[in-house]
Amino acid sequence: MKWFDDFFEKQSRRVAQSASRRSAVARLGKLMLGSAVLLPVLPFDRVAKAASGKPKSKINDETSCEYWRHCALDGFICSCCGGSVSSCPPGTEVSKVTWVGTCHNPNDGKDYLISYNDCCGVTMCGQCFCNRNEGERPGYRMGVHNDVNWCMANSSNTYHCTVAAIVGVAEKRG
Ligand code: ABN
Repeated sequence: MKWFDDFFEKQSRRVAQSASRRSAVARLGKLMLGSAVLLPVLPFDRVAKAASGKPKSKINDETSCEYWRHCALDGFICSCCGGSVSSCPPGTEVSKVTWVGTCHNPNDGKDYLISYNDCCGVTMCGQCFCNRNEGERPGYRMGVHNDVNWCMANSSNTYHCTVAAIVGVAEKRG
């Protein structure tokens, strides 16, 4: 094994001659300083980390704007205001007129007719504002426009929130 010892001795001497201890320390210092300055500003993908826990679908959450029945709701969600998806909060009155949209239910693959009645008689709820407009048309076609106060025909026109009641299943075109 003498050749082995000789080889490593020679290599070590060569390195020791070409690189002083001071320069080695200086290089090490630069490396440490560089890491301290650069690493915190490198563009880590924090979004990917945050999303690693699978995002929960809100498609069946009645208080969410993403709820499937809310596909054309423009207003405050009644489920956040003391009511439910199909009943007005206590103290309010359901609107006499409404507009009906069509939403796809991903749970059973069917399309449903949804009546977006406003609940009237109490000041605006202010919770869970939602503005989705699937199938909605501009205001000059009022019957298919959702940015309307449907409390207009009630004894009190004061708008509180909007429900989304199922009123039928859309038939498939043959
Ligand atoms: N249908 C909800 C609503 C109420 C008042 C004004 C605009 C929209």
